[in-house]
Amino acid sequence: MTDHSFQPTDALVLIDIQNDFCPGGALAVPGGDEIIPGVNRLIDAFQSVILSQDWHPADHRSFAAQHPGKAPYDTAEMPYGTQVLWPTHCVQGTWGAEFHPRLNATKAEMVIRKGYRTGIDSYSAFYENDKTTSTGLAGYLRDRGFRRLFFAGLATDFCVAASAIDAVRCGFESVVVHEACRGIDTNGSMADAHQRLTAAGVMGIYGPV
Ligand code: VGL
Ligand code: ZN
Repeated sequence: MTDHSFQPTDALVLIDIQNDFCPGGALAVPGGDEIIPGVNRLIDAFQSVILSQDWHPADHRSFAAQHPGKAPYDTAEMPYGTQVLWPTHCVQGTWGAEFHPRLNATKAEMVIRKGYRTGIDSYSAFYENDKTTSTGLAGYLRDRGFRRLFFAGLATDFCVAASAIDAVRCGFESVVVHEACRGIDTNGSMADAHQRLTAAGVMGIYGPV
């Protein structure tokens, strides 16, 4: 980055900063709400802000409760591959699915919802977990002329990583602002995500925001 900082072709993409991913929520990410002051400073610094919102039907197949005998953080084989099973979270229309009340969401130009198909999860804001069903976000961002995307939010090792990696695949420059993210870290997922981010060519910013 030059000292001219952000350009009109830059966008801030904030992943899943929702009540259920913060302390008190159904799938609370440790320290999830700690990112909010820094995220709000990022929002002030960018011209364009895009939000993603995890948005599941109540009987979503990624929920452990839909798999008798299974518990959260177990895995299940789905038609598209191995899926981690989660506590029931971010159910459409519930408090848990709302953005955190201290997130400065007013300025957001676009809210992309994901995970709304019962049979398939969507970590990435670009592609569902089959890696082929598009959410439409890449087309939207290209149409808007954005070239460089900065990612922050929850959780680093699932939806942030998947989105930042898919951004590269879609032809964007992709940067993760790590201080403005927190991870779940189940079964080594944090170390795995860092490896995948590096291998994909995603840049990381590690300083305070
Ligand atoms: C997420 C697990 C399930 C995330 C969403 O936002 O990282 N993780 N659904
Ligand atoms: Zn989810």
